[in-house]
Amino acid sequence: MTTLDCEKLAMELQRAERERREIVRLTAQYPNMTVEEAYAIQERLVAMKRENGYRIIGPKMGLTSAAKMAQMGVNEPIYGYVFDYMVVPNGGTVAMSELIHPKVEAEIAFILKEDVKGPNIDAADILAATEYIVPALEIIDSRYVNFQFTLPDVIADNASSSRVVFGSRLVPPVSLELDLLGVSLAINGEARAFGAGAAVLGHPANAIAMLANMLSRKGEGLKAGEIILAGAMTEAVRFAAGDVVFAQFDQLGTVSFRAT
Ligand code: 0L1
Ligand code: MG
Repeated sequence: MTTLDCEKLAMELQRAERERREIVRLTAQYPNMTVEEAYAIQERLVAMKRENGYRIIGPKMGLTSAAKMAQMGVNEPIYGYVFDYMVVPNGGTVAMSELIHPKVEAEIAFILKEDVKGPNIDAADILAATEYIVPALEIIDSRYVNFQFTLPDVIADNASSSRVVFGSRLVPPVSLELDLLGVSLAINGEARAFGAGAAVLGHPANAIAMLANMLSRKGEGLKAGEIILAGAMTEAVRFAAGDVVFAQFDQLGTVSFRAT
């Protein structure tokens, strides 16, 4: 894969997101694409979004559950970036006309009070550097046909990042047991998924620590003030126009949106 290919593929992904159009997974054309090449495409895609005036809210972890990693045949999660244009107010609306085939998953996010740079960061370092924990609903929307992809495809596609709704309650981590913290996800009042923090690599702070260590491979770190999604506590659930999606988190309150 050349730099030109990288540019072309990042543009294809950007166009697919903008035009709400599924594309064939990149590895159909580039079957030997490596994880490193996939991150190079993601980096170009992220740079294009910034050139278009969008601001990064924070990096995020994806594929953090044992089930998703087993499904993809990997033992390391992936990361992507959440941008300002993806944020929907709590209780607000998500327009299906702007998305392809979205799914929703319940997560918690970390807001750091100080920068953290790997390598060798562990969960204790992350908890010490965290100002607040915030509940969230992440809406993922793969740009690939039928949500089907291999690991390099989904990395290149910014880990399916699409929209996010953050809750209104910010809680310091010292008063929480994040691995035991539970969540229920309901659509139109019907329970659809349950989860707990332990589903995220045993403890959500482990995921944030791993993210710091992964970013250090490219000389980057986590920054104070970023809002960083740790990974899904529940399975990802499809929703449709007209649905009201509601999550109830232990000690962190509720997060909801309506799909229109
Ligand atoms: O946030 C996530 O866990 C998404 C990772 C990508 C996998 C998917 O789209 O299901
Ligand atoms: Mg997620």
